[in-house]
Amino acid sequence: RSAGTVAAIDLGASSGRVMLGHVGHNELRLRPVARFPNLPVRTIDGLHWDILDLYRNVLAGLHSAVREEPGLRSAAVDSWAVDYALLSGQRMLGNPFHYRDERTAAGVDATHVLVPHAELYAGNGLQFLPFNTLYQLAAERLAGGLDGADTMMLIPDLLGFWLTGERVAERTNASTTGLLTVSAGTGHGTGRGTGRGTGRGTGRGHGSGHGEWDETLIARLGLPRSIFPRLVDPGSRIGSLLPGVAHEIGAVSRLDLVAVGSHDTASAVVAVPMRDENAAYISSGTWSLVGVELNSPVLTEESRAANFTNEGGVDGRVRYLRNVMGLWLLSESMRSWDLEGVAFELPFLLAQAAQVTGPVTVFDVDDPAFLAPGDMPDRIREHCAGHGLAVPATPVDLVRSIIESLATKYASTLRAAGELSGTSIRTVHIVGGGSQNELLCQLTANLTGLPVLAGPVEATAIGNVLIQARAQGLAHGSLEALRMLVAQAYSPRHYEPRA
Ligand code: ADP
Ligand code: LRH
Repeated sequence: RSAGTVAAIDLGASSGRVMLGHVGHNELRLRPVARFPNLPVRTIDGLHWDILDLYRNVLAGLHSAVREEPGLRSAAVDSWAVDYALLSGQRMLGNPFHYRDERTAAGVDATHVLVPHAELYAGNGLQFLPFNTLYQLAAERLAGGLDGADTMMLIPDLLGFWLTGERVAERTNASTTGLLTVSAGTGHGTGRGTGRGTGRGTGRGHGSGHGEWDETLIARLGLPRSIFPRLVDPGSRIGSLLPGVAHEIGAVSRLDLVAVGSHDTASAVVAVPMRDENAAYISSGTWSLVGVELNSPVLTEESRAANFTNEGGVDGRVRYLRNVMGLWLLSESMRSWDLEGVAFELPFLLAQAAQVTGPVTVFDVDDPAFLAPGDMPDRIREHCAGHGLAVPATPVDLVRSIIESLATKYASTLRAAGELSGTSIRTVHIVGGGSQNELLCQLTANLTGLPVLAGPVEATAIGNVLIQARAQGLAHGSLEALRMLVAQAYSPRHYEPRA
């Protein structure tokens, strides 16, 4: 069996990285070649991603990757979901908006007038988030922004287009647009289905979950069908780097771009070292994505009321989860303190927060008031005051309150995920940057009463690497086989529940 190296380009909401992943028989090693911040920019028309800065960093990262590993087999991009650019020919029409931009509110109303949420959920299985692509496109349509656009490209697909000249829509990320059909497949009452992990020997192709662009829905919403590119599945080859790009990054031989779970959460779930179907995951970064993996979606009214989503996973799996506001509450608080001239170090704040012994205020982290950027400590204090809760006095009290409230939400969300999907959850995996937060992991164990297995930190990049590696014949088998590799290479840290 052969071994080889691939490059993962992973863009998170707070930072991006390019990592080299070496994969062979019982071998999996990643090392970063570039890390860069992802700093959104507000202009007069709203909040945007600095997509050109990200792309320049991607090219610089690929340059380093090729220099370190001239025999690189392939590269692949993943990023946060839902956001996109519109193109006319090869030209990008404006800088992509950030999903935290406020313009989407009008799009929500305009969409629900045409198709009520219950009907949307039956067709696409998506939780309500005001920034799902279909609402953004509705806002765009109202503002005349679709005029002249011939293509809509989600962020990883846009970078793929710039790298290869190919226009595709990778399916896991496309599932977050709200414009893909989803079907319950086998017709089981819950998404648990039968025989997870048994009938997926090769793990290729997509299953009963996410299908095609929903032409009927697209027409009802007044969107042009022609802007949506051809869907591709993780593992398929997108194309070779354009000659100009290959020259710029110093590639001496042909380099292919491969589709992976280009929704970062889809790639993260690939690399959660779950051993059986009683495991749940929390992908903990800017957002916390809390749920289980299923074979088929849960589209019940209870599921919709609890705002659980059925997003497309790699190999046709369903990511049944809820978005929890996440460490955004903490990073945005730290940004406010920074702006006020008080620069705290994260390890210091977390260590202090762990020492708090008095009563801790637990608030609802998912209040939509916390979605937009801006003074987070003030908004949290206002929320607490408005809900009759003790207002955390100091920054340390506030941090403790954020972490405790997040863990509380993790616990209630896991309970609901278990009940709604018919899963009896016995272990909780935490992956992503938040898996380094010992206080958060321990509180999650305490509040769920379940063992927590923390790590890997770079699950998303690992998932990206593994799906490329399988496409290149460097790794084999189902997601379960790939997860065995992760479990061997990255032993998780255990947290047992304490009283
Ligand atoms: P994203 O992919 O959304 O950009 P990451 O998975 O990179 O997010 O996670 C970022 C978060 O990880 C930060 O907001 C921070 O709270 C947490 N984090 C990063 N480093 C540490 C650390 N050393 N200790 C505890 N938490 C950390
Ligand atoms: C996490 C994430 C999440 C989406 C949000 C927009 O990075 O992709 O899964 O809901 O960003």
